[in-house]
Parts: sequence; C-alpha cells; structure tokens
Amino acid sequence: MGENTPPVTAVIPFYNEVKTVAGIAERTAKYVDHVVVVDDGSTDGSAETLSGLDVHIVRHPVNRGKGASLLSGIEAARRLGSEFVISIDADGQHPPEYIPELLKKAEAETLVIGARKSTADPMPSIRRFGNRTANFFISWASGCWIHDTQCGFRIYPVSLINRVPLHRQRRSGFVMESEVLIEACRAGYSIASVPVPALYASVLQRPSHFRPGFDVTAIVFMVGAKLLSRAMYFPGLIRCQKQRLHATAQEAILN
Ligand SMILES: Nc1nc2c(ncn2[C@@H]2O[C@H](COP(=O)(O)OP(=O)(O)OP(=O)(O)O)[C@@H](O)[C@H]2O)c(=O)[nH]1
Ligand SMILES: [Mg+2]
Repeated sequence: MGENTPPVTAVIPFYNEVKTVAGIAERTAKYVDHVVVVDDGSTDGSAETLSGLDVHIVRHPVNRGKGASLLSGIEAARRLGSEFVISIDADGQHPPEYIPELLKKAEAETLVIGARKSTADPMPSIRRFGNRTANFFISWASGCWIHDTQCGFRIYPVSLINRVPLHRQRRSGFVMESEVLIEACRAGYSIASVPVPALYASVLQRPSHFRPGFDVTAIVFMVGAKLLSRAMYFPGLIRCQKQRLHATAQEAILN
C-alpha cells in the first residue's frame, strides 16, 4: 500500500468454495498488504487450489461458521500488524476491484460497509425482502441507519473487535456480522456505506450456505434481546429513521 496508508489485511473466510476462492484471493492481493484466507473445515479441495498463492492460510480442522472464521482471520491480521481488515466473501459476490473505494472511507472509529445497489443482476426477491427487514431492525437496535446490514464486504478497524462485546454463543455464525454492527454503534463507532454492485446469478456457482431458518432465527433472537435489554430503545428507532429519510432525500437530490 501507499507509504502513508496504515497496513491493511484482507480476510477471506471460506467454506467449500473450490471454484472461486483462489481467483478471489488473487484479485484481492492487488489492493492490500496481506491476504489471510480462513479455511473453515472445507472438504471439497478448496485449500489445494490456494497452493502457490502469496496468502496466509488459517485452518479450522472442523467447520465453525463464518463469524468464528472472521474472528480467526482478524486475529491473524493483528499479528501481521494491520490496523484495518477488509472482509470479503469467497463466492465472487464482492468485487475486490472496489476495495480502493472502501479504503477511502477507512478511519480508526469507522466501520465501512459495501452497500449493494441494484444492478442488471438482481437480488432474488425473497433475499431483498429479508435484507430490508434486517436493515430496519438492526438499524433500530444500532440507533443509526445502516443501508446494507447483511453485506459481508466491509472494513473493520482491528481495534474494534476487542472493544465490542460479542456474545460467546453468537460469535460463530452469520449472526456475528449483525451483532458487531449494533455493538460498534453502541461503542461510538460510525458506519460508512460505499455503493457496490450486487452480484447474484452471474457469479454464483453453488447453493447458498446461509440457512434461512437457522440463521434468520439467530439474528431475530439477537436483535430482540438487544432491544429488550434497552427497553425497546425507541430513541434509536427515531434517530435511525430520521437518518434514513435524510439519506433518501440526499439521493433524490443527487439523482
Ligand atoms: N468460514 C466460513 N465461511 C462460510 C461459512 N459459510 C459460508 N461461508 C462463507 O461466507 C461467505 C458467504 O456465504 P454465502 O453462502 O455466500 O452466504 P450469503 O452470501 O449470505 O448468501 P447468498 O447471497 O445466497 O450467496 C462465502 O464466502 C462463504 O464461503 C462457514 O461455515 N464458514
Ligand atoms: Mg454469497
């Protein structure tokens, strides 16, 4: 990276991504100081496709989930001396070519999220509905409007992970990526959004690992518990909806 840019590590957690993980790691390496790939007990030969690439490999002997893999990768990034971690999916849905755009917003007390915008490759409607619902409730519990709470293309300041309390039983699965937003906002971090394309049919080469029953239930229980613990946190609802209206008005002016 540039002389004055703090060191950046990309973390790519993956589970059975034999067709795509090596290509994503190679494309990502052009934009960061280090690439850490976290093999979460893959059984399809994904790890073999990485041989010869200039990447750090963290292995989980058995599958522990995306959240646990992100945390292992962030720990590896800390040991490499990085201040920022870029998380990126291994299935090709996040174009690494957008990393420089996300990096422009990187700051010590900011979590940057790639906010997926509609493209010619539309998100399945059930997924779009789920994302909108998640955005509403997670933004409420966070007390700030978050355009895309479910996108895993993000920049985490490494310091954030030790400062925010993540529930022990919720550190492993997809729910971790939702909980960390709420806790980051509570800890005073701000959230910045950078528009990125939403890629679906054109890149996906295997069924989703996201289990709508299990993972959605885990997210609903987590958000419910956070809201109940703050007496429903109505000030958070009002604040995030004001911010949403403001953002919508700004968008209308720009278009
Ligand atoms: N480390 C780890 N990564 C996982 C696990 N499950 C999924 N992933 C990775 O997390 C990323 C997102 O998983 P997906 O199955 O694509 O889930 P999604 O992107 O929310 O859902 P789709 O929009 O349907 O693709 C991919 O890079 C997966 O390889 C897991 O158990 N462990
Ligand atoms: Mg995916």
